[in-house]
Amino acid sequence: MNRTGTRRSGFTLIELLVVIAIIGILASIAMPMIGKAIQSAKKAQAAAEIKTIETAIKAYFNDYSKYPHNSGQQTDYSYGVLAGNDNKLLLNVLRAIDGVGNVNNVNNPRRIVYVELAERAVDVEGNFIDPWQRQYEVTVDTAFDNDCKNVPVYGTVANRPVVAWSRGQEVDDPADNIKSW
Ligand SMILES: [Ca+2]
Ligand SMILES: [Ca+2]
Repeated sequence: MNRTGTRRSGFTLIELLVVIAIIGILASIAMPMIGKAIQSAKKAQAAAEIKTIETAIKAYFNDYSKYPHNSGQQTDYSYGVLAGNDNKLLLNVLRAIDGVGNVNNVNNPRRIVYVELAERAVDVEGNFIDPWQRQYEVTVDTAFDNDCKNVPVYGTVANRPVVAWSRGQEVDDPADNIKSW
């Protein structure tokens, strides 16, 4: 590189090709790392949102001495795609929304907002969805015997009034599920 001469006025083709090749190599190293970082950020978000659901239901119980929806049944009640009950039945109560599960705010007459959801976190139906666009699964001890029975995939979870979980990135693989218990 002759800095004093007049020969140099820019990059040569070879230099450009080398630079492009290096950028390509760096990108191929960085992409999987970026992908991993995005997945772990999503997992952290799901873990936080699961806690939000549990906390909201417990706060509701403190205020109303019952569960938001179907309280006092003989069996525990589950929400989510696997249970076949949209979780908006629960979330409409917790968000003080007049809708299915809470028509005319029947289950939240004081209209207390227990959980505020970002637009991203709600599907067109009003269900609370995880970072992979699937409903959170929730089971509530509506039978009041201090466990969650018939939790889809997991069966009985002892000593818990509420459990919430996400199926994670791989919908059919339980290994990456994110659970509140
Ligand atoms: Ca129970
Ligand atoms: Ca999974």
